[in-house]
Amino acid sequence: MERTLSIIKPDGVSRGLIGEVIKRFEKEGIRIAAMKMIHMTKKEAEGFYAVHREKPFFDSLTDFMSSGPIVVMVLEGEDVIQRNRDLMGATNYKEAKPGTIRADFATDIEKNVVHGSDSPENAKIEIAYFFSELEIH
Ligand code: IDP
Ligand code: MG
Repeated sequence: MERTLSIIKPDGVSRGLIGEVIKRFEKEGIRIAAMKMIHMTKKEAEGFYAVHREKPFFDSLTDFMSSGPIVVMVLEGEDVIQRNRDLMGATNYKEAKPGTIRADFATDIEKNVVHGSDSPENAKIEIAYFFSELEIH
């Protein structure tokens, strides 16, 4: 059994896509083990995306991620890190497979509706950034 961190980004929340995204997880038999809505400060967004600090899009990305409320979730299931990435689709929505969340809803390479951890190591770090063990059920 594996865990991953999912985020419905500010564009997904403001466009009313929370239910749509969660429905896709539940339909796949992915269990939601923790969930909350938060609004990150710029500093908190910079901490979360620290691995991208040197990227040209870092400032814009962290502005965007702190621009409004987000829904953060711990997803649990077999091979859930890869299965969530498959449901999300490619970072660039223009390259995402039809039927993926990003192909269906993203409007921009940055405003791409969802985040998902990309490895077991990062999943662990990202889950701990938002949740204590006591909040994961
Ligand atoms: P991922 O979310 O598919 O794992 P990453 O490469 O980890 O993609 O990038 C993190 C986030 O940064 C992306 O989801 C997207 O919001 C933003 N991003 C990635 N590449 C670009 C870019 O070339 N321009 C603008 N924003 C980008
Ligand atoms: Mg990533």
